[in-house]
Amino acid sequence: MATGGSSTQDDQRVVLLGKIGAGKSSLANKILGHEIFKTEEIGLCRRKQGEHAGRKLTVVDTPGWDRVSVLRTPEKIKQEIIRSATLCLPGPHALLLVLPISMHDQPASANEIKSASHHVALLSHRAWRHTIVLFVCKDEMDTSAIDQQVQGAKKLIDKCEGRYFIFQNESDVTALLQKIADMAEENHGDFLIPQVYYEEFEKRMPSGTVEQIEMYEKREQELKQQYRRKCEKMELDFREQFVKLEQEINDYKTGGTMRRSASSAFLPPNSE
Ligand SMILES: Nc1nc2c(ncn2[C@@H]2O[C@H](COP(=O)(O)OP(=O)(O)O)[C@@H](O)[C@H]2O)c(=O)[nH]1
Ligand SMILES: [Mg+2]
Repeated sequence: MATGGSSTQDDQRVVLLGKIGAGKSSLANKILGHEIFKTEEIGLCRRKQGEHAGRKLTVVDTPGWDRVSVLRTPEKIKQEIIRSATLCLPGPHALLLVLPISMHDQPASANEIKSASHHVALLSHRAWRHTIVLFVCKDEMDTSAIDQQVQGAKKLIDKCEGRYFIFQNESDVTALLQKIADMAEENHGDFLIPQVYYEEFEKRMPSGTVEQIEMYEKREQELKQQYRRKCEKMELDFREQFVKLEQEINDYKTGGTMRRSASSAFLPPNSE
C-alpha cells in the first residue's frame, strides 16, 4: 500500500516485541543510547524518541508475554501489544521480534516459537512484512551455537521472508538500523498501518479495491519467495561447484606431486 512520510534512512519507527525477559527494554536503551526504559516489567507500552548517527528514532517498548500459549496471555497484555502500533503513528516501519540466546539457556522450544508467531499475528497478518527476528546474545557465543539457535527459529524467519539479525553488543546498533532501512526500502517505504485504521480505510475503499490490493500483495509475496528459492538454489549450486573445483585442484596438486616423484624415479642420481 502506498505511503508517504520521510525516508527511513533518517526517520525510523520501531516496535519491540518478545516474551518477558527477552531483553526488549535493554535493547531499546542500547538503540537510544541511554537508560531510559526501565528493565522491569510494567505491563504497559512505553514510547521514547531519540537519535542515532543523525537518524531520528521512535522506539516503542511493549510488555512481553509469559505463557507459551497466546490463549493464556492476559487480554490486557494482548491489547497493549496491539496498541503498540498506534503509539508511533502513522505506523511502525519495523517490528523487532526479540529472541534471547545464551550459552546457559535452552534454545527456544517449538511451542515458544509458535507462541511468538501467534503474538506477532495479533498485530494482523500484515505484520510479517515488517518483522525482523532479532536474536539478542546475552553472553559471548560461538558461531556454531548461534547458528543452531537461528536454525531452531527457521519457521519464524521464513515468515519474515528470511529476515533476521544477530545483536551481540552496542556496536551492532548501526547495522541493525540499516537492516530496518533496507527492509523498509524493500517494502517501498511502507509501514504497518495499525489494524483499527486499516479497517476504517478498507470500509472507505470502493468495492473490490481491497481484494485487488490483497491479490497484488499475495502475488508480490509469491514472486519474492520464488526469487529467494532461486537465489538459494544458485548459492547451493555455486557451493557444489566450488567444492568440486577445490577437489579437482587438490587432485591435480597431489597428482602433480605423484607425477613429479614418478618422473624423478627415472632420473639419474643427483640430477635434480
Ligand atoms: N548479560 C546480559 N543480560 C541482559 C542483556 N539484555 C538483557 N539482559 C538481562 O535480561 C533481563 C531482562 O531484560 P529486559 O530488558 O528487562 O527484558 P524485557 O522483559 O524483554 O524488557 C534483565 O535482567 C537484563 O539485565 C544482555 O545483552 N546481556
Ligand atoms: Mg521490558
